Amino acid sequence: MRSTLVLATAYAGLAAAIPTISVKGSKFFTSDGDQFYLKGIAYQLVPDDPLIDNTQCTLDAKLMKSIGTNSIRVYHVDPEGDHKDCMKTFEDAGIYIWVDLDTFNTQIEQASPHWNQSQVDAFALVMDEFQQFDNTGGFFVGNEVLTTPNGSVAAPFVKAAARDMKAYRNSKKYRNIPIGYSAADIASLRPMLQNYMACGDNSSEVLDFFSLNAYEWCGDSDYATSGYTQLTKNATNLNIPIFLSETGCNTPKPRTFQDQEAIFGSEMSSVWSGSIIYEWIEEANNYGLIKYGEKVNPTASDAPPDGFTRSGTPTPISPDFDNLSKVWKTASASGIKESAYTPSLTAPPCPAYTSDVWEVNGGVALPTIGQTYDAAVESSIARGTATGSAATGASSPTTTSQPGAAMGSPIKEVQGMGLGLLGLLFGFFWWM
Ligand SMILES: *[C@@H]1O[C@H](CO)[C@@H](O)[C@H](O)[C@H]1NC(C)=O
Ligand SMILES: *[C@@H]1O[C@H](CO)[C@@H](O)[C@H](O)[C@H]1NC(C)=O
Ligand SMILES: *[C@@H]1O[C@H](CO)[C@@H](O)[C@H](O)[C@H]1NC(C)=O
Ligand SMILES: *[C@@H]1O[C@H](CO)[C@@H](O)[C@H](O)[C@H]1NC(C)=O
Ligand SMILES: CC(=O)N[C@H]1CO[C@H](CO)[C@@H](O)[C@@H]1O
Repeated sequence: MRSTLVLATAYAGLAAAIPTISVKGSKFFTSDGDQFYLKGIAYQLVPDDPLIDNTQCTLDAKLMKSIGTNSIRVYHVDPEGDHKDCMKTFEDAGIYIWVDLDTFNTQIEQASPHWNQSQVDAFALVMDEFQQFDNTGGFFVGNEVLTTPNGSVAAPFVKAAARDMKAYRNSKKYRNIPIGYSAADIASLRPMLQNYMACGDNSSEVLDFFSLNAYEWCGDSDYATSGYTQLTKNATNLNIPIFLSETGCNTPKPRTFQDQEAIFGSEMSSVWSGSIIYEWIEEANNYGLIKYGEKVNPTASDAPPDGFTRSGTPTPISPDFDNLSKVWKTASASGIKESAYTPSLTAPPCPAYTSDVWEVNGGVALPTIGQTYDAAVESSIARGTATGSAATGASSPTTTSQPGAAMGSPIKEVQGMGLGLLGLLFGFFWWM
């Protein structure tokens, strides 16, 4: 009797648990065997970590669940924090968390690319904390690290980070939580960047997924004129999953989110794995789906620094929130069963070095831990004209880089606090 009871309880526990997510071919699947599409929302109420305060998580998860959200993206977390309660709250709401492993002082920098042991250790702490939760959907090793043609020399450092975090995940016997990258939507880097992240024969050295922050569909647009046709054309043969890690252009208002119909419809759902709407909270950048009260004068006593209250009961922003809710109600893709799916795509060829376009020779060895980008050495390596191995640049500190100099730059501030803007900015300049 007793053992039966225990069994029954254990079974009930198992049945209630949320299925985990993994990658097969170019798609995500749940451990129940269903294809998984992200219906996500970017969620960063406070700079350091929005997954600590369970009262807040509970209020937000309930409203998110009511419109069919199944994912949130969190850009910065404190690995020392206790996330159990918030993660359980989101799990109970059927919501997966897609976490960036980096934070303000550990992110890979385009201006002075390097990948070192301090970064490995910091990324590993975040993974150690979040791997324990079944509703951790995936990890990002970077967000919009590279945005310019010559910034492409930072791409090998992003790929090295994915290589090392995959190796760490496997060495710790964690489950195969997908590890990928979230790219700025820069037309001139497309499709080289995505192909570079997936190319090569060695599966230990490629990303598990690729994602784009794209703000190309604005207002009353459609699949053909929005730019999504081109995005899809470029992604069709990608052998790893791809999704929009930020989307939701906010000009003109109100936002209608009609791109969701295309993303989950026949035009895109065989290639794309869904999207993440930027963003939950209303801030100065005007992308919010909800607010926690009216904006207050930031100079008033006790006022939040930018005047936007960052906790409390979420109030939907009208009509944007309802518009999203309506679109999500009808937009859905059933996808394919894992058992019926045999991946057929193979890794793309590594893109060749092209001056002022893509300045990495895709075939060269990835940086080792401790390696810093050294223009003098690596420009010849990148072009494939160096005779030595790529490791000649290993550990040689650059004298030109100023560590931390980029931290206070407007771009990085935007990247940290209002990520949509950056994508938007570059999107406007580059997508043509
Ligand atoms: C890694 O780089 C950062 C600068 O981004 C520096 O502060 C840190 O000391 C470096 N760590 C190691 C182990 O070299
Ligand atoms: C790319 O070019 C810009 C402008 O020419 C320069 O300021 C920047 O340092 C270059 N970046 C790298 C990584 O070489
Ligand atoms: C694949 O990459 C891993 C990580 O860089 C490396 O340890 C391994 O030796 C590589 N395998 C082959 C066959 O090159
Ligand atoms: C990628 O899209 C661009 C337009 O944005 C197009 O010129 C290019 O041919 C596409 N490349 C591939 C491989 O589909
Ligand atoms: C697609 C959609 O639902 N659009 C609606 C968004 O909100 C405005 C204002 O209420 C409506 O006019 C749209 O029909």
